[in-house]
Amino acid sequence: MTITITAFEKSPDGGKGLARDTRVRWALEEVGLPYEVRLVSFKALKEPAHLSRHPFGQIPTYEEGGLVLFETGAIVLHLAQNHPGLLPDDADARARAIAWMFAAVNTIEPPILELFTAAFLERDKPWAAERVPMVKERIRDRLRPLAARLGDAEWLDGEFSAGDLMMASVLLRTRSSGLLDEFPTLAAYVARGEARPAYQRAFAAQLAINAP
Ligand code: GTB
Repeated sequence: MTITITAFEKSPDGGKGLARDTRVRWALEEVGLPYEVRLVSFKALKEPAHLSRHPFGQIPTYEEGGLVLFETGAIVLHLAQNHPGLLPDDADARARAIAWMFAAVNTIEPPILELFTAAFLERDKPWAAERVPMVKERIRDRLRPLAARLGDAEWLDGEFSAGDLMMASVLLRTRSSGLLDEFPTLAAYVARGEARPAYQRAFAAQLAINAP
């Protein structure tokens, strides 16, 4: 059955892999599924055809037969639950890997998004100069315990899982702020994710569309 995802017609990051279709592409590559991409302009995101797939008018979406999904966490979980390679067989280990997926999107990603809002979208506001350092400190408050839990391990809980895929994808977005480099073990963790052949293929595919 053909799988179709949506992605930006032209990502504002110019192909750095920061738009969220990259994590879905990565999951598809990890489980070895071919997929097609429907490119969507910013205007088309908010038009009825796309809104019927994504209530908030965003990318990515995922279509497979009659199934239409949005939310990267849900898409990656769907792939991981239905194809081998992204979740352990042991039930407890599987539950822990899913917990790391939730931690990525629910605990780590929110302050990272806040920084994007403060540093870019609200950079002209009078409070921006005070707010940015505060938000950066909030991110450090999350990265410190994450680094402590990872320790010297390769991945968060045994073998590479969908939890690592989501966590590395979320952490990638802190690189340009310099915050990731403040935590060398996390920087190395993200680099291990990026070195995976599946990530390399996913990255190359989005770059082919977005390279300036
Ligand atoms: N919670 C949703 C999910 O995980 O699927 C969030 C989806 C989302 O935020 N999608 C963004 C979007 O469609 C693209 S990824 N935005 C358009 C809109 O809301 O109108 C966010 C993103 C965009 C651009 C960059 N960049 O250029 O660096 C990075 C990340």
